[in-house]
Amino acid sequence: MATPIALAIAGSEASGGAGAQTDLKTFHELGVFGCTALTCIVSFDPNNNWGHRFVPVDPQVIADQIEAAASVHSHIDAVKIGMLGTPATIEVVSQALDTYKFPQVVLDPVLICKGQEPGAALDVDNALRAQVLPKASIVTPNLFETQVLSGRGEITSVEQLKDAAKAIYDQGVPVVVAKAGTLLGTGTALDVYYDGEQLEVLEVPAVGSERVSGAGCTLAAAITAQVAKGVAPLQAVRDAKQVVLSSIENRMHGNAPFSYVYQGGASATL
Ligand code: PXL
Repeated sequence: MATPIALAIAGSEASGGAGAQTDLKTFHELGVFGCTALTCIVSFDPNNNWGHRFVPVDPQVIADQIEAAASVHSHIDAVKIGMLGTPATIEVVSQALDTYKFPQVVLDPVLICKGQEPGAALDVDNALRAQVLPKASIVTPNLFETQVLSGRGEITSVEQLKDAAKAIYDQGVPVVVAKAGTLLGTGTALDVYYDGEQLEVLEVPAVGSERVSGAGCTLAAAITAQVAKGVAPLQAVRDAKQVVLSSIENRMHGNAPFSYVYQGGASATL
């Protein structure tokens, strides 16, 4: 069988804990050939509480990168969309999705990033919801993003998370993975999967309580890799949760007040 190919349309995060770097490592660990179109450059600021310095990539350059990847590889099996960050980026990515009609699009709807203009956040929310969400085959919002995209307000229980996942599904996304992680206080990392028929609560043990960078990116990238290989969505999400669990167990520590996922060895847990 030919090696599956996945494209990450995502931001660069220089220190290697999130974004396109995480996506590529996850694809590689899972036996998928990775390529990238960078949407922005994020550099944490050691002199400003590790805030995110954020520089968008010129929209034409984003279009060029997607064109290059899609032209070299005649069949990209799955695309992962991570941080887009500006309405202009969202517009150009939306156009590319129309042009290339990738068979599977996994959207990690990263809404805001520490350090971005708060005033820009609402424009990004609205543009993402209008232009990219309807083109996603699988969406993986965290608790905050689930609240925003579902319009359901604060979510404090598993039942509310299920309702919110259904509300996002009703906006036309075939598969919704609404992630509470550890935030509902269940002692587990809990996500709700909904595809219009199956409604599943997926849980793995929570590992410690320190903040870990890159868990969300790794989950969406691992789902992308698995669906690129032909794994069905629910199993792909189950597999991805194991990959995240392993990546957190093997986390790295640096000088920032959060640790970093490390995907090396995760495929052995599947
Ligand atoms: O985890 C969200 C995220 C996604 N993409 C990039 C990031 C971050 C968080 O820091 O920097 C590029």
